[in-house]
Amino acid sequence: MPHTIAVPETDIDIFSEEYLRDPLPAQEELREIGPIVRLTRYDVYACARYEEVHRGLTDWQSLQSGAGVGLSDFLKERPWRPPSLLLEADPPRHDAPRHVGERLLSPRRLRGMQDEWARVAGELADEILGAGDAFDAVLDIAQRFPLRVFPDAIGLGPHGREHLLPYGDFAFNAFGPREGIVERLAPTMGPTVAWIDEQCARENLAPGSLGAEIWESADRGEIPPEQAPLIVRSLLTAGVDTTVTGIAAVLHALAGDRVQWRMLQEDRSLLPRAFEEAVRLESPVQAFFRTTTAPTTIAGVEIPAREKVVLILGAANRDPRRWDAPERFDLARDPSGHVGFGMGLHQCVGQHVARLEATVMLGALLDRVDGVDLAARPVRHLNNTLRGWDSMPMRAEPRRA
Ligand code: QZP
Repeated sequence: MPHTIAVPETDIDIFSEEYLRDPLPAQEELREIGPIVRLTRYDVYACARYEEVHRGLTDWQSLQSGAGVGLSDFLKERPWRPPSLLLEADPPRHDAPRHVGERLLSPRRLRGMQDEWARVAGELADEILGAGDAFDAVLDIAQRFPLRVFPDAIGLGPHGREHLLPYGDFAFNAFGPREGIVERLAPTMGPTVAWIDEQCARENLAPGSLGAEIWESADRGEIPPEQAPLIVRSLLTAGVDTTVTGIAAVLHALAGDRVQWRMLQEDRSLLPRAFEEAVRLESPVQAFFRTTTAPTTIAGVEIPAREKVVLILGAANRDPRRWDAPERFDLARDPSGHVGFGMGLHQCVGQHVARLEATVMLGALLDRVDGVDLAARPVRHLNNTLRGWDSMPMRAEPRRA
């Protein structure tokens, strides 16, 4: 008989307003308590150290996604919408939708969009800077740029696009508890959910678009046709608020840092690393849950079957056991291996979209200004999963002639 190690407990509430405002102190505490801890507030296990988070993400056999990747166990509670075929499914059900998503969002496929997206980024940068040196990195750039390129790429019509951000915001909140934010927003979501579901229909997606291509995958028999709308829905859910937050994160990281701004101006091959390092540092997606399929040992602790385990990506990405000076945004570091996009079977299928959006937008700014500074304290947007901002006032330093 392996002897059982007692699991330390804590009453830290990872969805409290205080935690969402600034999770860093509590995340340090969670890492220090031990490799796995029990959160008494929600009766779940939590991992906050890199090693165990990585392990949890890569063992999909013991730690499933099909019971939901939020606090709620879909076996015990009815989900707020039909589960995602990508995020909330396990092999074998997950495999065909994943292959469709991978091909659709592959670097190869996205190369065809690069020039157009770079042109739009330049146009947006000219508009903003044409109005003066002051701008809001969230409202004017991080929200506007993805909304100019991604809905068109999916093939959406012109009307109703204002539903995209609120829908994503709700979906990411819904991985947390019902009480609080979800309860407050739910009564307002009806028209938004209806609009999203409507956009997934074949006749509402432009010919040649990513959305249309999902339907063509069904024509080829790669997925059953009834799965096509759900995969379109995945793009609409996962593809907007996330990239908004990622773009804001890289601008936030570079604000006030002339040295690293200059490095990027002089060596554009560093752009993807700048984005990756910002995703590590900020971890726009802070945490996801898994559910044990059978008794599972993590860090010597045997966890019974059907328990929820929260993997705190944001804490792992700043674990000093894994990263030197983890709080530093450092273009000289190799950020690969960060878990900001997850790891393993479910690792972000949209990461190439995110990287392309962020690098072309940042590239357009590097071409035009010699740095950015915060002009006021950024305003946090509180969400149970996404760590982002409502506003980030900035000033651009005009380019030396
Ligand atoms: C993934 C879906 C973007 C991820 C961090 C989370 C995510 C959310 C929703 C979906 C997929 O609806 O498939």
